Amino acid sequence: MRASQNGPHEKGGKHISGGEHISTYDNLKTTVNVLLEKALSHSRGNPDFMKIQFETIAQPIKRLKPLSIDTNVVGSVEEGQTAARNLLVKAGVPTESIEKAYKELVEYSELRGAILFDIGSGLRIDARKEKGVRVSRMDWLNPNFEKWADHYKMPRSQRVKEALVLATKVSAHPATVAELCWSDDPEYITGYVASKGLGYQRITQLKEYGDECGCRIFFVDGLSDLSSYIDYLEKRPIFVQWGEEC
Ligand code: WAQ
Ligand code: MG
Repeated sequence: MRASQNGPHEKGGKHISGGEHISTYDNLKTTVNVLLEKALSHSRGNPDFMKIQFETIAQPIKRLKPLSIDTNVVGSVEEGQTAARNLLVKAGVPTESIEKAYKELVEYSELRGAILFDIGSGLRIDARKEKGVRVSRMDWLNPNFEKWADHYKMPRSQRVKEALVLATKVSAHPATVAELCWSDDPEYITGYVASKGLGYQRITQLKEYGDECGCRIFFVDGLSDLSSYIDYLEKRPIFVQWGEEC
């Protein structure tokens, strides 16, 4: 699903909301309704354009364990941004790449997908401009997610679920070094840095309340084939599953 205001995205409309799920055929009505609800009551505004698409998944669905989770409590945006940079460096992203990637963000503040940033060349490599790359075909069944949330004393929040599913899928690819993210929703200021080694590192403040500029950057290294990486992000079906049931 994607929804925008003042016309479709491709005609300059403002991005309001996007979402993706994996559903059985019998559950499609409920699933489409969840996506409708998500976009119709959104803090970025009311959409006047929405597109919901569904298609059969023919490939087998790969199961992944959720990344480990930690919360870094900070007292200000500055402290949060410093923590984010330190975590990115720890994950293996050179400082110069971090600076350059932040400059891309300023240029494309209205993204509905993610920026792919190559740490070798220090360049954005996806050529998708304000569209970015949208990771799709991933989900986590609610009963299993709720068990996970209760165990880690995390809120049973769909937002946390969606972010952890995405971060788990993205970091599972060998070319991904790290991810940096915060929401474009004005009321949500917690973001994260994720990587295979660090897990999902939440940071309680990465922007000011009211700010509608979000961020999603995938730092990659040693990518031999960009189109197969994008194909993995957009098309490879993934289920996150935790605990015994895995
Ligand atoms: N694929 C690629 N990029 C995406 C996707 C996707 N499926 N979904 C969102 N984005 C990009 C897009 O540019 C959005 O503007 C930006 O990310 C932010 O998306 O407490 O809510 O869904 O642990 O607003 C993280 C912390 C919350 C959660 C992130 O992001 C927690 C969030 P939002
Ligand atoms: Mg958003």
